[in-house]
Amino acid sequence: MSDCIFCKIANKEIPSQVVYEDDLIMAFNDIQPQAPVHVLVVPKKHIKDIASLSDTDYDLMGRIFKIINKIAKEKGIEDGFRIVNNCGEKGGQSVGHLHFHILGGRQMQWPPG
Ligand code: DGP
Repeated sequence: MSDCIFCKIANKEIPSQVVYEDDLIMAFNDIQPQAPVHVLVVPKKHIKDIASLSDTDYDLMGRIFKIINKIAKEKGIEDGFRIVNNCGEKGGQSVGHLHFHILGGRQMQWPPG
């Protein structure tokens, strides 16, 4: 999608602090970190949100979770971290390209807002 910020980051049209990259997945530091570790993990292909997944996307989702664990280990937060996915406007999603937040490095609270 030509006007999508995360597509532009995945295509290197917008710079980011890249944490991980392969042919299908990109991870980069969130521009507005909410914790000492705040990484966004995205599929390179444009998927709007979790609710828009196709049956053929679930292998990719499994791979994303493998990368989430790899990043958590590399960042030294594997003993406790939070994965957040906001889905749709009502779910608090502000960027319409599927992404998972990895938050860690501090004590998390519950319930979320
Ligand atoms: P969400 O509200 O779940 O859609 O989260 C979107 C996140 O994306 C939010 O934490 C801020 C982050 N973000 C927005 N624009 C940019 C950007 O241009 N670069 C980076 N690195 N992060 C961004």
